[in-house]
Amino acid sequence: MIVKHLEQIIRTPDDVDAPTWNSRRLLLAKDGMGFSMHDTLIKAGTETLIWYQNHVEAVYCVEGEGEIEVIGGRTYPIRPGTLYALDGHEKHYLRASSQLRMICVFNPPLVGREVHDENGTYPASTANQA
Ligand code: 9YT
Repeated sequence: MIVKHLEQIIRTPDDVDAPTWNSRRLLLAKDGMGFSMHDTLIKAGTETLIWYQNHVEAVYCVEGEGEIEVIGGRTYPIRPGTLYALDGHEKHYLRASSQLRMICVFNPPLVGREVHDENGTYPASTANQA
């Protein structure tokens, strides 16, 4: 059984800061669960291009307001209680009008310190490592 607290992640290598977000990676591939789970802050006033070509991701908003625009598709508001699941690897913009706190689950699990490349993608090369 695994028991952790967010306080044990903050300011460790599993606390990954990017220009528009801060991902506190609670569970990673090394934990052997088959998914990763993150407590992620999306910084207020930001727009992030994201395209998870090598993963599926589910995102549950617990704080803040914003929107997700599927490129070539619809735009959906995000507020506490909103869930979205990228089951079709949708390329999208994520916008935060106030700081968003999102619980994010990835399959395959992230390995560690992944950040988006210029396409908003995390690499496949790390996707299947345990
Ligand atoms: C919601 C989202 O995809 N935010 C970008 C960061 C990512 N979820 C992560 O690595 O925590």
